Amino acid sequence: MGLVEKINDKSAKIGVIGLGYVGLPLAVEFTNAGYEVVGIDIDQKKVNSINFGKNYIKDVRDDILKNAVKKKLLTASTNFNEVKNLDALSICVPTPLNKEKNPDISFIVSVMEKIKDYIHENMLIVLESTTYPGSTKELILPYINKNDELIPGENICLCFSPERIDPGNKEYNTSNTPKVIGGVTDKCSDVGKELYSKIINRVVVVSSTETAEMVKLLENTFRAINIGLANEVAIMCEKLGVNAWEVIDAAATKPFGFMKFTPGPGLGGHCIPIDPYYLSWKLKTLDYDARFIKLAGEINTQMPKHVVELITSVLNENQKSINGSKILIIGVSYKKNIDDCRESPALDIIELLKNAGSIIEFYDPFVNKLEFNDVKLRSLDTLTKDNISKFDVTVILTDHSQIDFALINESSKLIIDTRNVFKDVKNKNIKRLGEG
Ligand code: SAJ
Repeated sequence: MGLVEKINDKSAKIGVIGLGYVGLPLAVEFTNAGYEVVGIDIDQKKVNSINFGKNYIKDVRDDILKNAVKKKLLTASTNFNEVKNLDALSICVPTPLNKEKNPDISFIVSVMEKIKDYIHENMLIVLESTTYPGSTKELILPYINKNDELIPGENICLCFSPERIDPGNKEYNTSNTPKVIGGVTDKCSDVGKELYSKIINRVVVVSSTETAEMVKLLENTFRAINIGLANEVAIMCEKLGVNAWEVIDAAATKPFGFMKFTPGPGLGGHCIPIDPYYLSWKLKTLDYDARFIKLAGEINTQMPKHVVELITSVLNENQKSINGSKILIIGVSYKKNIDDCRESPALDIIELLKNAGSIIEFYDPFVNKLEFNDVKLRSLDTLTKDNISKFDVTVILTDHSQIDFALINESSKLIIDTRNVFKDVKNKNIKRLGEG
């Protein structure tokens, strides 16, 4: 029986390699549609957790995962030879940057090395990891071409389909976020669309894998550059003596031709600070300098230093030196209402303050401890008038919804607000990022 028939009668066996915040929700979606799914990961802890029906991804419902495992629709393994029994395979492994801020595609290559002897006729391979245009053809297709019997678009299909998972997003999830897909051939795209349409309510086919790879990079480069603009507007407004937040809110009343982005303490997360460098790196190999990406990167990466300068000047104005001052950081995750600290600007700010001789504590209801470089801190258990008032300055870095900002306002000696949580509060001891 052909692959499309197996996709349609749900007898196709699906594999997902990489069981993180992208792969596990995807695997569970396929089980929800009635497919048998094998999750493959190098992390034995993840594999054991899944096989015991124990969920570890907040965006996946515990009962749904448990049920899928109970019904034997979902199993997990560290064994890459499982691929020989699969009809379709989605690869969802990390694509970080290395120390030189160049793409690190080693996880993709490592997967291909592990599965090269098991890819076979009548299977679909889809790369989901965010990567530079050309990667699917440069990194995966050669393994298929090594096998003379395998002819892409005839008896094996290869596509790229960018992940669009937004951890913590209550409105959009795997099944209701439109999915872009591009194949090495039109037939590959059609087969890819056939499968993904079974779990996602809108699948958008584009003309090639490179197009699909570029779509994802445009999405996140767009964000990084506009966040960079918002941050530069904040710096300009400080010099102009106006309030950037008021300016941006007023500009956002324009019902067309404007999209609101806001300043912040810097650019965190595992997508936005990273994805644009995959694009600029690729263009550099083509002898082109992606200037917007570089400029946005310069502005965004210097925001932590700008925040520390604000803290220093506010302390100075109050006859205090940053050296020896007691500083309370509110919120350390990279954005509100999540526990993820990857690339969080709070880490840069804490390190800069520590190097300046400050005494630092933090409070974050989602993060109970921070250990990086030579920083080792535990979050305060609670915020009280007493423990807040002990600090020379309170610095708002992440505006988690559950934080009692009114208590912070009435208890703090001085406040640096990088998220405009005190938007309409009249308090001369509040210094806002972006306010001159
Ligand atoms: N940030 C600002 N100002 C803004 C928006 C964000 O300073 O106006 C900062 C955030 O505080 C954070 C960083 O930028 O530190 C990234 O924030 P983000 O809202 O882009 O959140 P991410 O990193 O979780 O981005 C993900 C991306 N999703 C995927 O790549 C599939 C992104 O494409 C989504 O648009 C974004 O979620 C989202 O909209 O939530």
